[in-house]
Amino acid sequence: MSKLDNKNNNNIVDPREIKEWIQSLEGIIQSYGNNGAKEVLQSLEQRAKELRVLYEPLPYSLYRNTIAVEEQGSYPGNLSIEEKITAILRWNALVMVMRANEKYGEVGGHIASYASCAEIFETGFNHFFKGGNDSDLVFYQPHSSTGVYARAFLEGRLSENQLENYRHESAGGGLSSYCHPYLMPDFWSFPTGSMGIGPINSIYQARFMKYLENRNLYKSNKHVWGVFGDGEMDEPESLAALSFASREQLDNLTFVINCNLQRLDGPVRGNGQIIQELESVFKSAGWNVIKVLWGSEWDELFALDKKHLLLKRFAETVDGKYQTLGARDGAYNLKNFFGEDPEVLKLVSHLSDQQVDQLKRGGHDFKKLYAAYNQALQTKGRPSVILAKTKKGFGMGKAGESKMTAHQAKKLDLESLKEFRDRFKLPISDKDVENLKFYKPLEKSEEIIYLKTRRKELGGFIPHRKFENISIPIPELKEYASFAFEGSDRPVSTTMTFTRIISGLLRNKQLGPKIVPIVADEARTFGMANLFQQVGIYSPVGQLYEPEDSSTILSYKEAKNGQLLEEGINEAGALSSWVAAATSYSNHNFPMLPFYIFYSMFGFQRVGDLIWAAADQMPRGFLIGATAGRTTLSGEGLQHQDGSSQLIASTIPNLKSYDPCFAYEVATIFHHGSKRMMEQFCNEFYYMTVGNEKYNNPKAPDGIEEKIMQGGYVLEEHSSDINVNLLGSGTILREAIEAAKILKEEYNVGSKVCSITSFSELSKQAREVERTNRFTTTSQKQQSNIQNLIDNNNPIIAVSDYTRAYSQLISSYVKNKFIALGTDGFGRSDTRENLRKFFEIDKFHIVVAALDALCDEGIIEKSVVISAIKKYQINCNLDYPWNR
Ligand SMILES: Cc1ncc(C[n+]2csc(CCOP(=O)(O)OP(=O)(O)O)c2C)c(N)n1
Repeated sequence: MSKLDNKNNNNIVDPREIKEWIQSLEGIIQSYGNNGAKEVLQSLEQRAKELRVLYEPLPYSLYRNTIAVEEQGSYPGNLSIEEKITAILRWNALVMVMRANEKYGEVGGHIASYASCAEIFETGFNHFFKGGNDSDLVFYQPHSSTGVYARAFLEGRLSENQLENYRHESAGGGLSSYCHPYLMPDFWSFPTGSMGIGPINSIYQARFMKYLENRNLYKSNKHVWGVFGDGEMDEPESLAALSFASREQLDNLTFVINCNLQRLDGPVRGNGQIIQELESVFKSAGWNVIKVLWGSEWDELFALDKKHLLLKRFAETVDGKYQTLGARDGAYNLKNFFGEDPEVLKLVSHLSDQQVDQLKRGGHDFKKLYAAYNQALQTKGRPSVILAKTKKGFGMGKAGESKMTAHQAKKLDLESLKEFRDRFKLPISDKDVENLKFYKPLEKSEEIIYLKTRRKELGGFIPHRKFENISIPIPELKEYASFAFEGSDRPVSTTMTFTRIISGLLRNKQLGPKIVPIVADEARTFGMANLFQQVGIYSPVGQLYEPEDSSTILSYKEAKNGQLLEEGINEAGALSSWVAAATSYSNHNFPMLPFYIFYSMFGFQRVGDLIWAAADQMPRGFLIGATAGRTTLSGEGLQHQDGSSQLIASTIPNLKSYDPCFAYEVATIFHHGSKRMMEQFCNEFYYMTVGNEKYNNPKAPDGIEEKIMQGGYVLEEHSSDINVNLLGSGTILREAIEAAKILKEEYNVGSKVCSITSFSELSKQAREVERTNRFTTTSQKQQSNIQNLIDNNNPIIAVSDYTRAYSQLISSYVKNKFIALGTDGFGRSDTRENLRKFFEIDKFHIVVAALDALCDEGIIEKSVVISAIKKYQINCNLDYPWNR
């Protein structure tokens, strides 16, 4: 047994021995500097771990600035001017909220958030955030948008009138509450208003830039910055992709987290320390963490604190207490923080109450922030996060500084406004304070000159959403998809048609490289495994192993220039990837055509808010909901069977959604959608559901493309004396076709069978026609597409693989009796046939519904309906499908 194995020695180490160790360390620092000492300690640590003496140390560091004052470097800016500018921005941001609420009533707005992150923003604006053609991509904390508007006002980019109309948009020309590209398309690029979306989107944005670079398509010096709240870090999406970011080596990404320790209701971690918690989370995920906790005023105290007693006090203080300390004055802090340890109190005995009050947090100190931003930019091979400790409502004094209710504060009383003015030394008269006047220094003032010069040196103003429309030519339809129009006796699914189209187009020299295929671990499910070899799976490090299936022709291939984005079981990430690619036209002036194919149930329902935020960015690309419909994905059961995505999709204004049945419909939607987005630059994106049910496809009717895009066309007509309209979408159209045959052959009821490629497109157009007719002064009325499609007096039976509400989207625009059949209720595992029977959307139920509709209209006898029910063995005693 070696001596080292002897673990029974309980003797306490002689303090002199410990002292010798410390002296040796100090000796090493003297001889070799900090880096030399670090090397020695790392070796010691390694050895201690091998001997199991030392377990993994805590993944967070002491409660102090990561960058020591000696390592901070000099500050390149003009502090006094920057402080003046920041004071003006603070004032105008505050006034903007107060004026809006006084003028228009309760339109809301926030004062305390920007007050806490003004220095964080200004450090970026004056020194780091690049503008111009190689503009950085900045995700702004949304409820601090007022500060960004206030800056644009000083820059001369927004007028006083626009500031007046903050949160007053419907008449046009106002400023939106948060960062909305849709509402301010020349200004904002990234909607961050729904917490958590900004963090995950920014990570995938940075990754997409690496992807473009590694594929040798587009290289830039852009950096992605994300300024987020510490409360926002509670969102699962905020933290979801952290390890992904370091795995992908995203050194083009920096998060700055505004740690004001508060969220809306109260402290983020009243009983803990959010900064330490975040440090451990980010560190464990492989990020470079830079803490900026204490302002320069503290440096002198730290130098005096030889025994690190202050650090001990910091470590013992929970955030709830930090908040109270932040809300109170110097005297209170002396008693309740420093005074709790007489030795610590001695450290500040030379300071007055007022000086103690002025000990700032690091996130309000330009020098500390600058050093942190700078270090983040220098860090290679991994992303960085700056944890900046700030005060919520900084400068709002009794009206809001660190107050529990700070987030909701929308106004300051006159006395507080004057205090605010005095505290930030603003040259504003009492009268102007009373009148809440915006303040803008003269164009030739040092503030405006400085601010503009800084932006000029950094390339130009930001935020500024600017791009040219660059066309990606889409080949002629017959060049790549004529097979889909010819019809075939070989059963194929709509998914197969889609993948065949894509595989072909990926070979197209011009369009091929522009396509970004995205999957979330379902390529094999959708028959796309061939893409692994054909275009390769993107990985920043290529493939460091020989794949198990290397001897097969379709073997798994990762490559640095791989084209397919394989995001793993990660719909939120895949959607974020998609939006980065779909907005490449606007963010990089470099259009790409992405499609993200996913289990349709795990799309709108799972990541609906990310899609909503995508819509705000006016993306151009395809979302493909595969294995779609509640009965088409037979065996998978309740959690997998989607009966609602088409309905949710219909609520997104700039999304066109389609539920095709036949191969030529799939090809048409893909082709015309691509042309509209890539050649005609329409601000719309597409959702198409495809299924894995195989069936024969008919030849396309001539000249049908326009009608397919409008949402529906007449597929078959069987006329008789008595007639109905049968409308079907997706695979359920085929049940309608069968029902039409039965109706004609067995009941001599004729029908018009319409293939409805999109109930939502038909309804949108119909509501436009309805409104036009309402507002028109003549008696001439327009007809909608749906009215033109159907026979006007005959009942309509509309059926889809989605809930009834989907086909009912059109019901109020037609006068006919309207029967909707759909898949309301929970899905379950069974065969397609049984499921369609269960949900009462199969051909027999369509027949019975049609007969009953005719009976209601007084055209046929009820006995006919009753005998049909018997004939098709429909069990009328069962409970409704949605109750079962
Ligand atoms: C998904 C989502 N949930 C809730 C809100 C409402 N909300 C807006 S700001 C906010 C608190 C934000 O706290 P924090 O991130 O700490 O930012 P701070 O204002 O304190 O800087 C909340 C709950 C939202 N915008 N998005």
